[in-house]
Amino acid sequence: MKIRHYRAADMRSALAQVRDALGPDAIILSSRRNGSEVEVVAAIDDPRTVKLDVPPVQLASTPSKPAAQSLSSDALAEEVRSLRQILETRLPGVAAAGVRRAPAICDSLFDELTKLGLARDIVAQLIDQLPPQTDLANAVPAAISLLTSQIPVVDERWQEHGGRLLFVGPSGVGKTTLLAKLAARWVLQNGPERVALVSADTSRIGAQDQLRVIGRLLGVRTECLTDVGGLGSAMTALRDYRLVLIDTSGTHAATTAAAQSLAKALAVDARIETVLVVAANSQAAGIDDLFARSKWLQPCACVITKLDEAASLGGVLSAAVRSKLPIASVSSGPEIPDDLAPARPAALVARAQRLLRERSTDLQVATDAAA
Ligand SMILES: Nc1nc2c(ncn2[C@@H]2O[C@H](COP(=O)(O)OP(=O)(O)OP(=O)(O)O)[C@@H](O)[C@H]2O)c(=O)[nH]1
Ligand SMILES: [Mg+2]
Repeated sequence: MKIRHYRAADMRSALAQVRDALGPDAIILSSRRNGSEVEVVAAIDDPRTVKLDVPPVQLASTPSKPAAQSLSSDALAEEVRSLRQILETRLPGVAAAGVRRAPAICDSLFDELTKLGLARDIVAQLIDQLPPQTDLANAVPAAISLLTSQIPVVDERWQEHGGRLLFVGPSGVGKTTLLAKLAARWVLQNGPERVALVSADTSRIGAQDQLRVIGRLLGVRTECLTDVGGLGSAMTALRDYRLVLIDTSGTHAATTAAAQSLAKALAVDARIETVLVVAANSQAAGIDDLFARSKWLQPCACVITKLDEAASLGGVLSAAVRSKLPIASVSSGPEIPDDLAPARPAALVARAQRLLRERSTDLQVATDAAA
């Protein structure tokens, strides 16, 4: 396989260069904007179709090559970086399946899916999984429907059947608010007698008072632990309660070591299920780290909060697809008990697309205003 790198002022010119040089069978491996230029990396299997008037990109400097064909060290470093990125993310999926698509289809798909904020490996995976016969007109809708089908969800079974749920997540993501919403909904439906709140947040000053106030307002029993080690005896004391909601400190999700020590404390009662709380407005890399660390706690589901404050849902949707951890509910506002709904993949994807459209409109307005 020959890989070539093209730069042009816009995508149309870059694709024209690709077609001129590599012909119609070229595969677009990546495209991105770099300052005022668009960079496209394309590949072709058969080197005989490559026109020789396009200088090939060099992967290693060769002193004997003429100066006109060699790259500056910056360009070379950039070339190596982008090729490494391709090998790490794109090729394992795309090349393994041996799927060849017309450049226009790949370009349109990469463009649309990465604009949604989806991670590159998830974009590559979706393109890889599309049926080979997908044409340009159907490519984006087909990829969107594939994405929708891969967002894992689970019903909020505890709302009906109860359970022992421990909420874990970084500081400020909305764990306590979520717990209050769930407790309030339960009280509205079933009354306050069989629901209890437990605070295992021993780090943040005022955290336990916050939960006591919520408990008092709802009229439900509230226990505050001095140490997560007290979970076992608290569960024994609350054995007759149908729904027990356990609040934790943000520090429990901060590091792998903290998650491991919480996992040890949880081992006292196998009925406790962990729910990961993830804020949709967090940075994508942070969300990925959180999903990785929380594996120690073996969460059964996650809840996405702050949907209303997210500018893009790509990060959280990519992490959910990659981890396969089902989303149970989504929270889109701080009001208790409002703004909490079951997770619906189609609604999440539609929201991600709407956010993209709003961003594009805002950008256009800003550009027009500056002109
Ligand atoms: N906009 C918006 N705000 C939310 C949402 N959920 C919670 N909040 C707000 O986020 C802030 C933090 O919420 P908490 O519930 O205290 O967060 P926490 O995870 O318990 O934080 P720590 O106890 O410090 O770990 C509060 O001001 C909430 O009102 C939501 O879905 N949307
Ligand atoms: Mg809290």
